[in-house]
Amino acid sequence: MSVSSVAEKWVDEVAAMTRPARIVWADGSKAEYDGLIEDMLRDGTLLPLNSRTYPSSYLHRSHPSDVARTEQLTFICTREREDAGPTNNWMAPVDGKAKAGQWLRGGMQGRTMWVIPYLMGPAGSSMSRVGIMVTDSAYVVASMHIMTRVGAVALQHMRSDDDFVAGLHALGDLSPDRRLILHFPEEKLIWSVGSGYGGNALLGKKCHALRIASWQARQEGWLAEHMLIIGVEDPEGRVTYLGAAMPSASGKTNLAMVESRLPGWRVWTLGDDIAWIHVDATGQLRAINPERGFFGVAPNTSPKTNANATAMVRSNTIFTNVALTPSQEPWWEGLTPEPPAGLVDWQGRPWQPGSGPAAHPNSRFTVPVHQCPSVAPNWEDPQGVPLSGLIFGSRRTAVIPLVFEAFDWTHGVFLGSAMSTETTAAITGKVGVVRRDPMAMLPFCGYNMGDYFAHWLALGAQATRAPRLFRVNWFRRDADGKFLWPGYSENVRVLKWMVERIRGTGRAEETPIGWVPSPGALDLEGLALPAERLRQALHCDAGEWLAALDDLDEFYGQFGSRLPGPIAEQLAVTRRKLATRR
Ligand code: SAT
Ligand code: MN
Repeated sequence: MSVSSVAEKWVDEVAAMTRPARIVWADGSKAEYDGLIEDMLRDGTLLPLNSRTYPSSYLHRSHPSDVARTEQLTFICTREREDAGPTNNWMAPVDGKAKAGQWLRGGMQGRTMWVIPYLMGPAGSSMSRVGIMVTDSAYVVASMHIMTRVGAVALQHMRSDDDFVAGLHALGDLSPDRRLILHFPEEKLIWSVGSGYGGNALLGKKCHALRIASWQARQEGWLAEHMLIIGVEDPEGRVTYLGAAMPSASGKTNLAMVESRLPGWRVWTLGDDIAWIHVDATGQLRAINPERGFFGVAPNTSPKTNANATAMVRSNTIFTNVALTPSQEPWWEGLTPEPPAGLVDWQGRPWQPGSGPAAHPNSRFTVPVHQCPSVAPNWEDPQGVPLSGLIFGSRRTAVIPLVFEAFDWTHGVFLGSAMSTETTAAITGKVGVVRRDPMAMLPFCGYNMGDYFAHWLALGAQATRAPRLFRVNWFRRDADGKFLWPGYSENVRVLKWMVERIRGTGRAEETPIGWVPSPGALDLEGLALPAERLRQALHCDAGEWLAALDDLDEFYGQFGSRLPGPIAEQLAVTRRKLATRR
């Protein structure tokens, strides 16, 4: 395979700094993957699973302090602090390199340094992009094999010698005290040291496909979003494509693979985490999934909540930090109603009921997309799929209705920018705290979020056939703490209403916050949901909203003059409408 001289020079420089014993260029072959697995089984990095019930599947146990993304150690290193914006941690590029450099110098001594050329996006797509990452972790190399397209296919996609994002990953000593995830968007460069965890270490995913790509997307006029992609098929066989932005561990994978409860309707899976979205020559938004695998949350995945995911992880899957049964099968909370006897927990210790979760709450499976039973036949179409709707969803116990539709693109961008959510185990820190999370991109936007809102507005102006924008919240609860909406498979009913809205047949009522389904407009056939509970789930309380908008106003304040005028205007208009309702 031919390698760019720019890439070779960069790899030489990294090797001079990290001093590995050997350098191996990954070719992405099955033989290479098998060799990596064999090595990791030998040195204990992987444990074999039951080869009859989970063929070619393995368990990896991470360092107990390295189990989730560490946002406080994640930085955007731009020359100007303002370009990273108030919602990102910022470090000057020289300072970042000096600090991480101490731990990287000589950090790969005696170890193998893998060089992984990888392609994000389908082969043959003009929307796909190349990365070249180095790592001293075999687990990362094997995971990149699953999550991306590795080898010659990547190098063939380079449009020039320097047309790649460079990523340096080193395990270091895995101590959070010597861990940094640094992004240098101006140099198309990533440095990650001190963590072997997915979002910190599989550099193609959040670091490249979201943080660096969002920066590039702004410059080049497209969007890199934290969105699943699905096709919703109606009984006549017509497919409507939707993207949905939701925070980590808030049901994206479940919605991406949802099994329909409505006769004749089905949902096709194209992606569960990231969408790259371009405006085509006709003014239509088109999306590709840059990834080739799923890195999904295991807990609560079951035949009931996500039958497709449960089926797809029965082979060729690497599990991380799940529990183990005596018959060498993986187990996690929610997989079966009762935990099997004789479990070993995610740290390899005998587990007893009452001794905390057996699987880590952020335990994961890594599996190729094509193993998903609901995978769309066109999921790797180089042209992407045309998006007719975009969904912003978050996890909120109160305030936010089950579903409503924006009045227009600008209002929808406002709703996305106004999103807040309750935190989950996908990030290190407290779980269940409400925080702002615009477009579910707070941890992933590689530049000033004020500019990001402006970019969204500009893209809508370019799209002559802009998608409809929706807001959802599956997680609203009643006064007793019970979920108002059953969620999971029943969410297809909400998707059906969206498709009807897109087609112009869905009925809705105007409220100060957007179009809410009219009574009877959601198809509840076969679902025993009392009308009063649905009313509560869809209710917009003016007082609650006005209080929430005060908090939003404060959040917007940090962007100063970088907050687009139309967004501030939407806030003012919404407040006025709500005030007259009170
Ligand atoms: O851990 S990842 O960042 O890869 C997944 C997620 O948190 O969304
Ligand atoms: Mn994610």
